[in-house]
Amino acid sequence: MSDNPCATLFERHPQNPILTAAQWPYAVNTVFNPGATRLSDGTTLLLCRVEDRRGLSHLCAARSANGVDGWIIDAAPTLLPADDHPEEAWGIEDPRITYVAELEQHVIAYTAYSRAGPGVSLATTRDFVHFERHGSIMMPEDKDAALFPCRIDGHWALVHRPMSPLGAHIWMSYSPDLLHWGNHRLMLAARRGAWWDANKIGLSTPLIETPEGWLMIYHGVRQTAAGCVYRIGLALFDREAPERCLLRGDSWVFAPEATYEREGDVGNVVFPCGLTLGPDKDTIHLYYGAGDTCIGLAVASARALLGWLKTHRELPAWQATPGTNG
Ligand code: BMA
Repeated sequence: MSDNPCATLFERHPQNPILTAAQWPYAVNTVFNPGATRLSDGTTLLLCRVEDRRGLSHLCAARSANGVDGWIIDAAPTLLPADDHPEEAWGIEDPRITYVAELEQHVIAYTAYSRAGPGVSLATTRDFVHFERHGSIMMPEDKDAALFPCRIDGHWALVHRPMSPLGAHIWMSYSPDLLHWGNHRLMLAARRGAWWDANKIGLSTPLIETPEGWLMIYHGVRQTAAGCVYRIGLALFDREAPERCLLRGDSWVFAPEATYEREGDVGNVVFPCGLTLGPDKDTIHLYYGAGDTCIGLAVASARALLGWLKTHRELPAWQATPGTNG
């Protein structure tokens, strides 16, 4: 076993990066930050953020039987910013996919980049060919959103990251109909000071349902004199009241180490937006943008992540709560 705790929890796939711009059937700048889902026939579908050579992003689907290679990439953009949606004027980015059994549809929460900044929009699809847009549900500046796969106490529930005078923290909001949102609750606050997740955090992938609660993979942004570093951490939330944090890890569990993560259009970034859970309900395939340039795959065990959380829980609240630790 390696001494590196990050390496033991998330194993990079030896074929990384598994998707790059060079594989795209049309001219693009970069491909990164994919949403992920496993279709009913077992196919892994990635909905990749593709940045074109104007700097604007759209989404493009790539399908693979094993989730590693043999990707079949749509010949043209799968979901482009819509002319009649001004909130998408500067592109659509960072999709998170949730399959909602009650709706028999996939719900995609994505960043709609408007002239007023990034907000959150929803679209639904059954086949990743035809999409229904539900428009803007969270005003700028807000991003890093994903829907829960089931109602919580009768309401739909969304995780998102508004920028507020309080800071860049992760919130939950509830809705009776996926259109009207309220009952906003702070879910996880960015730490302060020198911490790896100080000042700015955001949801990475949709939450993972486990017998012990909802497991969250989130990113923390450390600002340094040399620029930002995006790393990944873990937290666990109550099954019935998911805004209640049960456990939060102290250190990060995955960080830019490989050359393709350290270097790129935006170096020192690992940015997962999607994962698939294997038939064993334990094996996680985590799909992440690396350096805002290409797509990597890291494999983990949900049980091992929960075990790690129990032994690496955060320091007492007085050292970790915003406003009280300097
Ligand atoms: C975040 C998002 C991501 C991006 C990351 C690093 O704010 O915009 O899409 O990967 O910055 O540039």
